Amino acid sequence: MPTSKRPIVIVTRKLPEAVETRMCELFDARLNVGDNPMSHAELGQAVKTADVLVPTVTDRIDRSLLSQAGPQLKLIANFGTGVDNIDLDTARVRGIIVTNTPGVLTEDTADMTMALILAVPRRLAEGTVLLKDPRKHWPGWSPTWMLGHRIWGKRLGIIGMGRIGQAVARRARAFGLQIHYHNRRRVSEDTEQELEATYWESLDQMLARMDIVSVNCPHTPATYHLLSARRLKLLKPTAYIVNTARGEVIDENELARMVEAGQIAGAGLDVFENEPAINPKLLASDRVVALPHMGSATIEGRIDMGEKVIINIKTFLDGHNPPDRVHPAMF
Ligand code: 8YV
Repeated sequence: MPTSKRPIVIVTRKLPEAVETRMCELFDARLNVGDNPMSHAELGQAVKTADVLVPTVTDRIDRSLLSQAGPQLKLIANFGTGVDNIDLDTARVRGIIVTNTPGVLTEDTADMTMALILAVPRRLAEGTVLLKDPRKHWPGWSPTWMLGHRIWGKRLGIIGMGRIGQAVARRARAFGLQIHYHNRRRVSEDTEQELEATYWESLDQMLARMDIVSVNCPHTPATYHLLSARRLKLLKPTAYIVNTARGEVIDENELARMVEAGQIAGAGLDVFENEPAINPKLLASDRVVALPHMGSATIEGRIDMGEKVIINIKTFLDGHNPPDRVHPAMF
């Protein structure tokens, strides 16, 4: 097929080389070689020309942007599982199909969640800084120094028992944590038994009893500030909170205030409410381990995500329903 006849696929960020190479073989792929996030105006230009847009979490595909889309734009194949960056209702009304990349980043994100569940109570980041910072001095081992808290035997409350929540539960059980969860719907009896998980219909009641809380639900209008100022205050002052889902699920300012005031034991945060901006109180605290949205950041995971994007585009262009089609009702 001559290049000009191939569908124009605009990819907003740099993707792994193998993914970009395959995209160029299959489509008239317009890549972002410099990996500079596209401005709203650049995205506006993209939706006017693209047959398929491949955005990421850093692109806000909102109503005003979609209103600029040309009639040729029929598919938004998101490079990512979360689709809170896309106005799904407007896309539906405009007849634009949206797909995502579920499943392939489950295990990597669960690993990162587990890493934070360990890192915060055991003070891993503090220990590393202590050795590497030339202004600090390690006087040698002491029996009462750098003491953290054990996680074995403690209660982990998982908010959102989907794929990632369940993968976290499997890991956490192996570390001796007791699994509790809150979810829109109770999971099957088999899954509950396998994970030895206790269901809490009331999030408030669960929060008040947990030692560690892990946020693993998507960000939707219903979960925005699910951990509101009121709910955060229900946590025990000895509790830790971990978030590898979306910053918007937690009232970040209130969390930062509570960390500063010592009203919560610590937090492990991979995501933030206004990325890349982060409340400075969180960064200033020794009791916060902060990561720059790295939950799915493995080369294997990113290649798998790219393959999913390609399969979704290819299936759609071949006239079929793409496998990872997202419907507004799913969220
Ligand atoms: C991705 C994520 O890195 O897939 C998701 O929802 O949060 C991340 O793991 C990012 O969203 C890619 O767009």
